[in-house]
Order: sequence, then C-alpha cells, then structure tokens
Amino acid sequence: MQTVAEIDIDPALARVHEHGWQSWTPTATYRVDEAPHRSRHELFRLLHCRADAPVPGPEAFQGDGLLAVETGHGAVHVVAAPDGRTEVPTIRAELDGTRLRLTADAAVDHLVDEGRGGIDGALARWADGVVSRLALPPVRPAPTVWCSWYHYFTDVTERDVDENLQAIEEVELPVDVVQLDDGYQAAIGDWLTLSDRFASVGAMSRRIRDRGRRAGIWVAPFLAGADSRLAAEHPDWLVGGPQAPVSAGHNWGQDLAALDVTHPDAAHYLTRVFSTMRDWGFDYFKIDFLYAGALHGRRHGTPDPLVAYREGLDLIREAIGDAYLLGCGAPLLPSLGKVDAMRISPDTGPDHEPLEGELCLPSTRSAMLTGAARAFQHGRFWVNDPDCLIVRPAVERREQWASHVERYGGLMASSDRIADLDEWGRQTTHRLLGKQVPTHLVGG
Ligand code: 9PG
Repeated sequence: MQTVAEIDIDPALARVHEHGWQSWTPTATYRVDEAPHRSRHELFRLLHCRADAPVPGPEAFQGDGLLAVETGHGAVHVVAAPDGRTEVPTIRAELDGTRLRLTADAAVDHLVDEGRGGIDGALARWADGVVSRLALPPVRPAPTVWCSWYHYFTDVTERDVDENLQAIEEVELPVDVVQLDDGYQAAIGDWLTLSDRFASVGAMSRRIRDRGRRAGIWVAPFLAGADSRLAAEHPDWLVGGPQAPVSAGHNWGQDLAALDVTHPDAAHYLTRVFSTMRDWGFDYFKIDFLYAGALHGRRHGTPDPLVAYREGLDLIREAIGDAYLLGCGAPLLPSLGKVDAMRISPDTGPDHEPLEGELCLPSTRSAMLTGAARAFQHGRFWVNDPDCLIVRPAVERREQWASHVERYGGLMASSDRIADLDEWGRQTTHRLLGKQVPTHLVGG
C-alpha cells in the first residue's frame, strides 16, 4: 500500500465513506470511532464482498475503488479509481490521533471538495466528473416491475405468475413488466431447460404480453452450478479450467463455478441463451451473481478479469438489443456504461435484522444501510434499484421499508403476492409504482 495523503481531521466530527465492491457489499458512512462492518465468514467474503482484496484490520476503513473522508473542518477528500471500469484499487484510511492516513494499492485520484452537502454532495460531484470523463451514456428510465422473488423464492410456479398477472390487472397496479425470478430453470447454468414447475416460459411470456404488459426474466449468466449439465458437459468452459475450476461460492445447496465467457464456445452458449429468451418475447433482463464473471483465474482469452467481465456484459447486450438490463450482485465500477439499472444494496427481506448481524445478508436493515449510502449513483451511473417493495402484513417494519423505497427508489418494483396485500399494502404499492421518480436523489 502506498501513502496517498495524511489529513488532519476533527475526530468528533469526521466521517469516512467506504464503498463496497459489488451490489451486496455493505457500504456506509461511519464516524471515525465506529468499527466498519466486516463479514466474519469466508463464504460471504467471496459471495458478497471482494474475494481477492486484502483483509483490513478491524480499525481500518477500506473501500473498493472509492473512499471519502469528511474532515470535520469543512472539506471532503475523495480518493478514487481513475477509471474503475478497468482497475479497482483497494483504498484504506487508518486513524492516528487527529490524523487519517490514506493508502492505496494502485494509482488513485485524490480530490478535495469544499462544496455543499458533505460526503453525499462530494460523491455526487465526483460521480458527475466520472460520467463526463468516461463519456458514459445517458441513463434510461426504468419501467415499473412486479418480481416473483420476495414471496415465492425458488418455489415459484407458472400458475403463481398467472395469478399475479390477473391480480395486477384487477387492482389496476401500474406495472409495466412482470418479471420471473429464480426458480424456472432446471439448474444453475441450464437456463433453457425448465424446472418441473414450468411448462413453457415462452407461452408464459406470451400471456403476459397479451395482457398488455412486458415480460422480464432473471438469469445468473456467469454461474455454473455443480449440479448443472453445463458444468458436467463443458468443464473446459469454467474459469480455472477443467482441472482447477475457481470457486464462485456456494448457494442452492451446491458449489458454484464461473463461466469463462472468453472461451468461444461458452460465449456462443451465452449468446444463444439470451437471444432465445429475446425470441420468447422477454425484453427486461435481471442479470444476477455477476461478480462470478470478474473472479481471478485462468481463462481461455484475456487474463484480465475485468476485461473478461466487460466482454461478458457486451455479449449479453448484443444478444438482447435494446431490452432493459438490470445488474445485480455486480461489481459496481466495472459495470459502468454496461447496464441500465443496478442493484445498489444487499437483498431486502421480511426480517428487519439480518442473520447473525451480517449486513450483506437479506434484511430491510441491510438494504437500507447500503442503499442510502449509494444514493449519489442514481441518475448518474444508472437507475438505482433499492430492491423490491414488499409491504404485506408479514413484513417487519414495512412502513419503514416503504419510506426507504419511496425516498431512494429509481427502479420501482413490487414483490408481494398481490392477494396477500391488505388495504394499506395495496395503496402503498399503487402509490409508489405510480410515482414520478426524480432523476437525482442527492446532489441536485
Ligand atoms: C435469486 C435471488 C434474487 C435476489 C438477488 C439474489 O449468498 N447467497 O446465497 C445469495 C442468495 C441470493 C441472493 C443473494 C445472495 O439474492 O439479489 O433479488 O434474484 O438472487 O436467487
């Protein structure tokens, strides 16, 4: 780590913002006497944080490609990747009395901002600078969505989607896209083969479109589950090669590997998955667990994981044309310019507190903490997705979650079984989906 600066702070007033690697990585602004959130488990570091970053001591703050310090004397120091699409330095801040020592493991830009709005204002101005320097494309407004995940999870059936399609119509919810999430596929990686709860997602998409709505679907394009035919039949398509596939974590009761999209046949497969879904009438794609595409490991083509990651996103974009693209579980800065909307928080869920206090795991508290800290990205980098509105009576502190979505939502999605909503839940869903979403949430 090289020293970037040593800065004087007022320990009573100073605050540090550390930006996490991917959608689910806890991101927050802390007082200097607070201990930043660190995952206690190795698996979470791989699945939710950055597998290959050095692990800081408990008292150090650490950001992936971005860290900012409000000194308490009026200035905000922003230390950031010159171009986070291609390199994401690890940046640390360590307290030494009334000074903070800033270090980084690669070249960084260091800006001193004395404008209005504290850390959030400075981050908004930094993001404006990134947008113009990298000539990022204009942000495309998001459609409103109903998503199957936060009620049905992996047990979703074709009938469940039809039931909600009907209910959305009956209660006149302003939903543009009905989006099928995880659960339709035979295995993780086998996206064109269906689970036994689905007869035809093409026919389902047709029914959605016949009712005047658009069809959306979830895919984890860079994963290959150990139980998939993809992994069994094409071990040479995995990052790390057939002998030493790199771990992309563990979920759905199985080990996960990463697809090497720089292998021409794997690239061809990925293109076939998305163009087939496009032919089935889907024009909204939630692409998830994207971190897997940026893992270190041997690949057929480029050795640079971020170049490979962006090549993978390009393949998807080419296959789906102008369909709307939502990134999730995604390395944030490396996705700049490649997605229309981005999940900027860990998952929400019916519980307010995450399991074992792990703020990368599902809960309204986890989603609110990180979602608020990344408000500055909305309307600049992409449309922020704060995660779905869930307001059925069984959701703990549902009023608080609804206020968060209302305040920070760019992408507005409902994910309750509509039949489970009481009067307040229905009205709130109706109101939030019908809202005019501001183009910026912080920084004007
Ligand atoms: C589908 C879900 C939903 C959700 C996504 C993502 O670590 N994990 O095991 C883990 C599981 C699920 C998850 C995140 C992490 O959620 O954010 O909206 O699409 O996948 O499986």
